[in-house]
Amino acid sequence: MHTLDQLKQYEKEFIEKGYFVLDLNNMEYVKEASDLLQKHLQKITNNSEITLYNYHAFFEDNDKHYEMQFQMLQFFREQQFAQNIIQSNIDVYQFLLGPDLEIQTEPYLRITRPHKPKDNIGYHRDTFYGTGPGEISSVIPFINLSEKSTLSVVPKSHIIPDRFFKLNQVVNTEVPKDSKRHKMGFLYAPKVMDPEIRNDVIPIPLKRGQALVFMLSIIHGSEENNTDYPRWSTDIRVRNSLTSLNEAMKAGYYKPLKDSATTQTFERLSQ
Ligand SMILES: O=C(O)CCC(=O)C(=O)O
Ligand SMILES: [Fe+2]
Repeated sequence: MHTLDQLKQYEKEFIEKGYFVLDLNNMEYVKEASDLLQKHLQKITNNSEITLYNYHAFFEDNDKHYEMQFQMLQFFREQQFAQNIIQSNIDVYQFLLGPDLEIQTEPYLRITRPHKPKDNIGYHRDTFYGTGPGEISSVIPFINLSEKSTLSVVPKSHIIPDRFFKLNQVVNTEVPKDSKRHKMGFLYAPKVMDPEIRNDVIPIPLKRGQALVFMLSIIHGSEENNTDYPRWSTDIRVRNSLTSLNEAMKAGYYKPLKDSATTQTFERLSQ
């Protein structure tokens, strides 16, 4: 468990910079998820030589890679890996968001292969796409991420209004709405930021056992993995369930994680 001083430090950074690097309570969950991901990969490819680190050598072809990513994503979601990791750090989320929490039902599993810009979704803020006030994201890597393979953020950009950013709304013809890639977290109608944003981003290296927790209004993302091994990571949202959600949010996007004592009482009272 984190100490009260640690939690206060995280909160301070979160408010001031819009993000912080969380040392996860139970590193075992992340290690176990990485091991089981690799095992599953070997099982479905019927190839014991494939590891999380050399995956890209076997999946150079884009179509084959996206198909494999989709299969790995199904497994990842079934096993509830991301939900278990968040659950074991509930002290942090309750400290930041309050005692009534919901968690994203279908988290993402990102695999950005070395030197494949299209495996990345680029720089953005999720509030461009209708995020509500009580939602935050956590990126949790399954292998260590250096400056060259990790996500970057623009510190303190979480409080800058949209009108200060130049955007270009485009349609990504490679990612049709409701396609597999769309379901894997690629954007079908991205709001592309001005390339100048590259001057302001800083990379946030992460060790396995850490998470990058950030406000969804911070500018964040990645453009290219410049290392020799893929980035395997999940990103999952947690939200205060008493705050409003965007009307366009599809039903079932979140599921209950934890209810406060009073919420539990009122639920029982109304049964
Ligand atoms: O991991 C990524 O590439 C993207 C994560 C992200 O954009 C998010 O969590 O909102
Ligand atoms: Fe995002």
